[in-house]
Amino acid sequence: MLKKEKGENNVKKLTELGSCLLLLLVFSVLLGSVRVSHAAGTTCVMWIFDLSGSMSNDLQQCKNTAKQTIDILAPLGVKFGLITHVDYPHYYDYCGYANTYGTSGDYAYMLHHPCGTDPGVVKNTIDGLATKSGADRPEDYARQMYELVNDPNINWVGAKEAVHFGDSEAHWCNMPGGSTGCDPGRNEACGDGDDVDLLEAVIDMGLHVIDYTFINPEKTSSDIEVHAFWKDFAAGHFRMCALSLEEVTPGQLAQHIIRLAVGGLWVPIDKFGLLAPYIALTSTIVVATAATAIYARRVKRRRQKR
Ligand SMILES: [Ca+2]
Ligand SMILES: [Ca+2]
Ligand SMILES: [Ca+2]
Repeated sequence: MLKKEKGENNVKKLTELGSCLLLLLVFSVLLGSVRVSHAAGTTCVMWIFDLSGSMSNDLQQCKNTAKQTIDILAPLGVKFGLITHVDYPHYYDYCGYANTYGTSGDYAYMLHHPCGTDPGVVKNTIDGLATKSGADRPEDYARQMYELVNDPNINWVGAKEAVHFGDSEAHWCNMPGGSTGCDPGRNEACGDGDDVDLLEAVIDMGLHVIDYTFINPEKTSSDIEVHAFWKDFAAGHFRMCALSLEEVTPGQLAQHIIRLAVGGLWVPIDKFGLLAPYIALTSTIVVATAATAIYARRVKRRRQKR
């Protein structure tokens, strides 16, 4: 009899939980139909510019794309920040690769503006960007990914989107086809704990729910080769994708960012004011699914104990 009562209690609890989840879902759907004045705080786009020498023939087009995309997204309440890099200004000989990564005046990482900087200020800084050296062909792309997760000064708000303009490979000891050197990390020395591994950096971005888009200007044969690498690499990783600047208009890039921000759901750009509740709905479903799974496991464990 006691057993039966407990079983009934469990069924009752599950029914209650189900009703709560249903209510939550209905509430979210209702929220989704209420227009909010703006989607402020729901998305931040960190722009990342590779300023190595090989970008000189691409930089203007990248600047234009970023600025025009800001013009589309800023009125909808999207936040922006800006990072630039060249490469470590040193010579390295490690993991089967020896070369000068960058020359004096180059740098590995610079946060110019955190999330939420005035869009006009971000556009002005983008306007003033100029290429430096970067010496060897690979650049420190993995370090940028690392900082997206680890630099607290970025001040992420809402959905985390990074768009990186670059035209080369990363430094990576495990590069298919041959090492392109270690990414020495913040201490700028290879062979210790703070070295950045490209694959680990990508996985870490995924764990921190950062969407990363690599945009390659596809013009020269070297660019096309690089793009093929990033496209293949990105295809195997959740929350990462590679696009070609030649195929992407600012309008398409804006749409791409919005789509990522709502977890892959397609939302028309003129409905972007509705984004906040859409994100709420997505989060509610995720939380509800997780809660159901945990609850079911607890019920199962209690049953097994008996
Ligand atoms: Ca180039
Ligand atoms: Ca380099
Ligand atoms: Ca290091």
